[in-house]
Amino acid sequence: MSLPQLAPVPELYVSYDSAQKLKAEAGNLPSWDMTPRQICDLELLMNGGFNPLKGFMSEADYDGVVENMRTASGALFPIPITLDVNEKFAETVEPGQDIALRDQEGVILAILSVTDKWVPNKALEAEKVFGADDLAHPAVNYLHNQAGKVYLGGPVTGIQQPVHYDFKGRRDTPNELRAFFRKMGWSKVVAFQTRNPLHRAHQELTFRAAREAQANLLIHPVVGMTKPGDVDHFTRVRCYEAVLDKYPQSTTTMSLLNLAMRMAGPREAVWHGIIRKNHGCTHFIVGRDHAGPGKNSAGQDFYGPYDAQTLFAQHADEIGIEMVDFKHMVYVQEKAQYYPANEVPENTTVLDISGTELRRRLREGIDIPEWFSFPEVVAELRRTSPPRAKQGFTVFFTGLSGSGKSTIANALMVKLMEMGGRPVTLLDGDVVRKHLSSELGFSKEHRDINIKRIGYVASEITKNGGIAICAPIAPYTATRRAVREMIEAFGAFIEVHVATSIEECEKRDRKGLYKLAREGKIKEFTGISDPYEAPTKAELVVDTQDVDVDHCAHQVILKLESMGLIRG
Ligand code: PPS
Repeated sequence: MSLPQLAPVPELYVSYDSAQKLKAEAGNLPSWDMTPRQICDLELLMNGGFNPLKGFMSEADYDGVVENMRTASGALFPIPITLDVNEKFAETVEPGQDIALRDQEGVILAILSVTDKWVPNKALEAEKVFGADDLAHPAVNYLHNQAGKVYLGGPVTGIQQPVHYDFKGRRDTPNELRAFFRKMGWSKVVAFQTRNPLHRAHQELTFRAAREAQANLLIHPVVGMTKPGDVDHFTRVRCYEAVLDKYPQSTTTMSLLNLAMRMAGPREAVWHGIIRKNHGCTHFIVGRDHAGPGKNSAGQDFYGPYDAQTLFAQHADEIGIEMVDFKHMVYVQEKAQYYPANEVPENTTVLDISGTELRRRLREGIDIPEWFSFPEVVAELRRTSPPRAKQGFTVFFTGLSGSGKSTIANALMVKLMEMGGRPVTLLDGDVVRKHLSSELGFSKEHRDINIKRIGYVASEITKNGGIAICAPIAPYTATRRAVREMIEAFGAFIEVHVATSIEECEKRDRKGLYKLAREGKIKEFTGISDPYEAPTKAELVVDTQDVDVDHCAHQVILKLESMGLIRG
């Protein structure tokens, strides 16, 4: 049988011997320690997953891709694949130079021959690629708050694949998958992209899609980076493995994709199609709101529900992959089976559980019926998502010096310890500065480092099921947001603004610091000679002016109860 789509895709790796030589020479090159997202991008560049790209985009490629999804040579590519670096590193590199790209442990993975260095217009990139320059979009937030200011572009010479210690047997390069399809004689393969656990409806819809296309099925979950707050990939892979057994034998396989998603909706769908084509697939399932990022800052969807399908359909021929409609499957009680939502028999009862309802049931420990999911999947999810009242969380107080943060935090700690059940750690501003941040001052840069350290420790505590109470000034919105994101990956984050006015704080002046600040003896003093950006979306606002500490701490307890984090 001739299977033209299964000829190998070009990779960027050199031979083993050349790689050893390059690696030795690369020791003398300037080197860049790649971020987790860049490592994901590099892996797919090197193994041909991003074919026809041959490296990080040049400025001309980037401009074309941002503007109309085409590289300078006209190739369709909807997402910029760029190497962002900080200004300090950028100053040390000039076009014409090679740099070593290292993983986070310092292993050299590739050489980048720099041809271009430029400062991108990030607002334009956000508008064009993601549809809005709105920080509620996770990729726009990443672009502005995490990505470096300067982009480097140029061809990549691959030395070795990034190292993975997990699920090695389930990871395949495009050429490994192509070889597998060739060996199995699978001439048509439908790919299913997912970043969520699979339940019965997914199993039904994927298998139906494969049957309709008379094809085999590839479950191709993303394990690189997905939407902040998603179920971690370790749990998901264990769930997928359980579901794999439910498909008829030899019809379906699963492979893990180390992609860093951008949640770019329509453009992302086209990108996913290109990636699956490179992995040897002939069909790709695109659904309602494919790779949707959630709501924008005005509370509306970023993209229309069928925008992804429309854009994909326009480019399917060029990509060389057929789009398969994702059918929303629902359970019909009387028939005890799944039907596409538009084919439900008359006078029957439709049962469905939304993602939000599922999360609520997991959070509150409520039953999840067998018609909805497989018992193995539910057990796995319950293991990693215990009910909220057993999960870790962080209470993050923010407010001016002397606003009463530490006093309320201490009272709250004692109340929570009295209740018992979870270990409680207080990361008070002063204490942290003594034990974790003693070398830091009060410049913006140092304050940000300090808050991110607190966020890191609190996220570890939250991840491990404890309660972290933080009480720094934390004057900057963007830094508080970064901490929120770190923590919400593992549990709830409750921001409490202790909104005692500057006049009141100065009047109290418990530590005598305001006086010194007014006299200019303490520089960069928050509220006097340094900014405090008051939160606009805190979970709770308390003011200690006319209210005693005990009552403020009680307000926090009530909030925690209403969020299901502690039992009343
Ligand atoms: S920050 O901005 O979040 O990193 O600050 P934080 O770590 O919470 O430290 C604040 C405590 O340090 C004392 N202090 C100052 N605060 C603000 N500005 C300046 N320049 C400054 N210099 C010293 C002050 O006692 C703060 O403690 P609290 O408990 O907030 O009163």
